[in-house]
Amino acid sequence: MEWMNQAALSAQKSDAVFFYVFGLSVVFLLFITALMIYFVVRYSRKRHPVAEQIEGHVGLEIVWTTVPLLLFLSIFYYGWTNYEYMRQAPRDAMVIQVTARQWSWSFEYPNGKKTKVLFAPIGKPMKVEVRSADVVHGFFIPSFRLKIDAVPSRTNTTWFQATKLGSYDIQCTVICGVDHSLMLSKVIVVPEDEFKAWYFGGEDAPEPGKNLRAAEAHPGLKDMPLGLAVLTAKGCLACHSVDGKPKVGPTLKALYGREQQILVAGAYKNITVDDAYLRRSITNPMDQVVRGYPPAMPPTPLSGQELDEVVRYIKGL
Ligand code: HEC
Ligand SMILES: [Cu+2]
Repeated sequence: MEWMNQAALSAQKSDAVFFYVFGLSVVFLLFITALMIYFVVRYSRKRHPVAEQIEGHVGLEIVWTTVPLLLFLSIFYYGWTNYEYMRQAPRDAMVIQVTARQWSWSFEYPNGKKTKVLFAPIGKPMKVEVRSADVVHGFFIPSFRLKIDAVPSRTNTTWFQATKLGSYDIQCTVICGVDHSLMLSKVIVVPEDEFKAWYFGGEDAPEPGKNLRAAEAHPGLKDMPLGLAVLTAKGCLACHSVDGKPKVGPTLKALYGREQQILVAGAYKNITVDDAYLRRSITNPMDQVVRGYPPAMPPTPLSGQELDEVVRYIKGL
């Protein structure tokens, strides 16, 4: 379910326990309420004017003792096995040192790289060793349902395996001083090769998840298709619509495959819009200007991946 945003195995596990307990509670709420209403009606003074002496009923007592007992034990068992699961990181997990301090998070990888946001490859187990440099903090990734305290002079560990690409909030759950509410970071889940390129790359290796983070600068972009997020973050939508309305530049709707007249090197030429044309008109806007429009498009640097996403998105419009 989208609204639940389960982005890691731990989220699925934790939600399963939650809905098990919640489901049981709902069933018993309905059962007990219905029984109560039935008794109120059935044994009202009108229908049952004289109170009756009743003796115990051994069978009933056994049932209402053992059934709840078994149910409670099942809750305990289910919760316990999930807790064990969260405590035991797989042996091949990469170990990240997480340090909490007033008021920020920092992350250190096994090779010594340090970051302010946590990078994680999708589908790989990552163990976190959480420490605090000052007071008690709480390391919390809501979309992973992952939460563990950061306590001075001790190390608490847990682990996760992300199942969805994207950028997710990290929060502090313990009131730790005036800027507690600003003690925020992100975990950025990227494809494994993107993570490796950064991890094994030199000092200046580009950080993974660039376009995701460009999208972060504009709230609400996270749920958009990547291509649209890039168009928004790079300001393309100031001049182009995606719904057919003309702006300074032609609309991008139904552009792919359209016949078009363009001005190339001083002469008009008829072309059909294809991948190569789209790429060239984005990377070198002045090379080919659409008839009837001013040569007003500024060159905007896009990464190869961003360009791919934009082209794919425009094709789908
Ligand atoms: C300042 C306004 C402006 C911005 C910002 C801008 N464009 Fe344009 N764009 C234009 C204009 C005007 C044209 C038509 C003239 C031309 O082809 O150069 C155009 C043409 C295009 C075309 C070719 C359209 C066709 O009908 O063949 C594409 C594709 C395109 N832009 C994509 C982008 C993308 C992607 C971005 C963001 C990275 C962007 N534009 C940013 C103004 C803009
Ligand atoms: Cu804190």
